[in-house]
Amino acid sequence: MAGKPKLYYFNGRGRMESVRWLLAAAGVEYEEVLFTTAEELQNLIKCGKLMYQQVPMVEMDGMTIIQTRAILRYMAAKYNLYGKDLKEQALIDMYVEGMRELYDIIMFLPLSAPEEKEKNLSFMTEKATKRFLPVYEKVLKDHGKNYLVGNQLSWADIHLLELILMVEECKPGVLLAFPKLQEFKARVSKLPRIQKFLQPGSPRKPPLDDAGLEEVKKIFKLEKGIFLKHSTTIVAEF
Ligand code: GSN
Repeated sequence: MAGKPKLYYFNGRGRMESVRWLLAAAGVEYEEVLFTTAEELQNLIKCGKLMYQQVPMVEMDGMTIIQTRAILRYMAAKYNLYGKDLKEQALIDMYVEGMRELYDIIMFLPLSAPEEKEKNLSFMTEKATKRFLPVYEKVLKDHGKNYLVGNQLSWADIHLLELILMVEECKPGVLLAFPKLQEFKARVSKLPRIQKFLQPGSPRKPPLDDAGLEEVKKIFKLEKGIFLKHSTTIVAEF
């Protein structure tokens, strides 16, 4: 029998958290190799397994998989969370890709320069409430089903719940204007595997605190003030 998937990342949410969510929702046990220093990342790079010298990386089914979306798509398909046909897959991709845009903005918020924190938070809130959350609210309202696609749990639902909770952490009360999303959140949070993952002590990672942020900056050698300005997800001017 194949062993457990092995996740390689730093000890925080980042891009790997969605992988943890997906595995949790699928009821799949996994192992984690969590590095805490730049040397550990460099050692992984020297092994030659990181195609682009980047993590996340997952070893499973005799493969080394990199690129977050490739990892997630493989798992979604493997664990029957990727729709029943190509059309449902396309819908799931459309929803998830929108979610990834908002996700990236939130993921990089802690790296905002101090003087840009408020501006970036407003930028994220505006995108969440005006562009992305209304899409999923409308989908649920229009078809009246419990899940986004095909009336069964898919990767899109799991990712949406993860995203909703992230947005709420940054901006409490953000769901007040979205009744269908409130119902969705309550419903999906109660699914036994998800409920378990949301309990304290699960492998779910907390938001990045100051110590975690410093660790991440050291691991990836992020120079203060440089990263965001060169990021494609949050620009200083808008
Ligand atoms: O989605 C992906 O897996 C890739 N398109 C991006 C992966 C990535 O940027 N990984 C970062 C750490 S996670 N946070 O962004 C990384 O390994 N950076 C080191 C580097 O030299 O780019």
